Amino acid sequence: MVSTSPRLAKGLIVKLKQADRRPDATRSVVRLQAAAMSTESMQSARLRMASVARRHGVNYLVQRPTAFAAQLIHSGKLEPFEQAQAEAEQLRADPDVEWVIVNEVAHPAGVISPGFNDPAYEQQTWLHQRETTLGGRQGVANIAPAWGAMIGKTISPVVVAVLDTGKLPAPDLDGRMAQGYDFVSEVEYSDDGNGLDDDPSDPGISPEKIRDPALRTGCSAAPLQWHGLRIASMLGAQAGNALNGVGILAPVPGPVVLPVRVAGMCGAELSDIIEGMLWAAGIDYQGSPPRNLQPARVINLSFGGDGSCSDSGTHDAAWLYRDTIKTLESKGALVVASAGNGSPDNWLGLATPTRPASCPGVLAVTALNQQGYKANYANLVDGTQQYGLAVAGGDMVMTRDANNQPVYTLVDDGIVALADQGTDQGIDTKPLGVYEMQAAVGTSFSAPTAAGVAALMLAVAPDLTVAELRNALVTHIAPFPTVFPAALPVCQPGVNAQGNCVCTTQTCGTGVLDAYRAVNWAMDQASGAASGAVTVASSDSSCFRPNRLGGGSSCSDGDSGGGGGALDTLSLLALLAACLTSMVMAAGVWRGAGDVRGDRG
Ligand SMILES: [Ca+2]
Ligand SMILES: [Ca+2]
Repeated sequence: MVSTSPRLAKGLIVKLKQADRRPDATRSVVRLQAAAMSTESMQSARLRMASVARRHGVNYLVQRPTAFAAQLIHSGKLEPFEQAQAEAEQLRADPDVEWVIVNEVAHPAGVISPGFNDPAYEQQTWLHQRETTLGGRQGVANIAPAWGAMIGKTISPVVVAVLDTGKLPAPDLDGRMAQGYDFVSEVEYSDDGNGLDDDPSDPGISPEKIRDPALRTGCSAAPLQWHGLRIASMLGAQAGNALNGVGILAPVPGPVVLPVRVAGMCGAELSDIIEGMLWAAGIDYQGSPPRNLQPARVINLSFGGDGSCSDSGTHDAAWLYRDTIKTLESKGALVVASAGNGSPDNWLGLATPTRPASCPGVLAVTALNQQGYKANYANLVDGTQQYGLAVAGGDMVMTRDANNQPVYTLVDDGIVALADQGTDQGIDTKPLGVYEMQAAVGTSFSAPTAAGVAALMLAVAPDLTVAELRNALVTHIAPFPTVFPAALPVCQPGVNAQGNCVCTTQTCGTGVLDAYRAVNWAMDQASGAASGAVTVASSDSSCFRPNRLGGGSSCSDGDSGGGGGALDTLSLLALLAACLTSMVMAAGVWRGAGDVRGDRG
């Protein structure tokens, strides 16, 4: 267990003696004090704090009340622990001070290793290193090298809200889910027997309703459940626990996914989405449930609807979205939305993204196939007009059988993520509580990769604003593949029904999401850490033995995607973690690619 980060602190927690009297010695000292409330006015406490600090030459910019009826003071920046300790000593000598505690934030209390033993890691190719060869994985987001780069860094907790179909109690997500809320207000569609409530569980759909569309009043499309579970597992599945999933946010401490259930049997209502978005970011509104105490910095919406998001000068749905997104931005929450999956008639992409991906301020994410070309179904995003990028979402082709029914065939690895086995005629129904890895396809599964990378950036640089985060994501990208099969057309802006084509900045956003570049940029900006921060340490797994660093390792080819050619050490560590995983794989723990089942969403 190695920590290379210096010991850091963010100011001091200072408890002043009571203003009106000496501490009451007759009271029991073992009473809980965390919830104590000061009887002193805020203004008076502020003034006393200021004069105490002035007497001892201690400077600070920020002062706020905190638990234990104490006050937190800090400069807004991290400082060396020793410096804070020295200031604490000064203040402790003051007769007006009861106690002082250094607000230490970075210490190796938790060790999170990217040395995975999660058996399906090797199948989760969307997490792996980007390749640059023709036919190689040029569409993936370079996640593993980004994890490698985070070794030894201070990592703050960060919450990503998944506004979706709700959560399931998959063991791989134990401890990774915040409480969440159910915003599906319509009882008929919620299928959980009530409207709004504090249980965001995904109840699934009864097989009867799946078989008989007449029982699904008002539903226009076949329902797809476990959608929220798949996305939550992409973001938060624990690494290194010998269970299948590995999420993008695996190296981040604490609960990382906030399940906000907004989609029921028939999709998601605008008002439920808007309320869910506000609540997710910790914003009160008229009639809101109790405030969300684990506000999200990133809000993932892997769905979209028809209708433009442009300003018509009236109070309409577009206005609701625009205003809500602006409000979220003011609270520090970035909205990431999928660009949509084209027309169900032909499974080919449309010329514009669905709403809310089309709204100003949203990061719109469209899908590439694994090789880095536009996926068949992926809607276009004009990266010269809005914030947008692209990343692997899996690819499928649609053909029709003798009865003119659509038949979908997976044409790459898809996005292998966690799902429940409860199915009925190929459509997910009620949960069985039996989990497996399944391949899914759609821009739904591109958006969370971008949301996860945004969260990794916030984990290393929690002070980034939404604008900084969004700008960095769309500029610290990898270029679209420029070497391509001669038969593949170039994507044409403004044109509907395009299948696989060669992306341009006018058709697939500014480029391919690149976690390695984006996270490295964020680490360069890092100026602070949030409470609960830990240091990611390396592990000493067998993959790190020198004999595996020599020639003959199948895991050590390719460049790091951002390191200028040769592999840097940290990227190599991430690759070697993959080596370890493939050794576990060879023992036959995973059920094998034959079990992968295709889904689209
Ligand atoms: Ca409910
Ligand atoms: Ca796992």
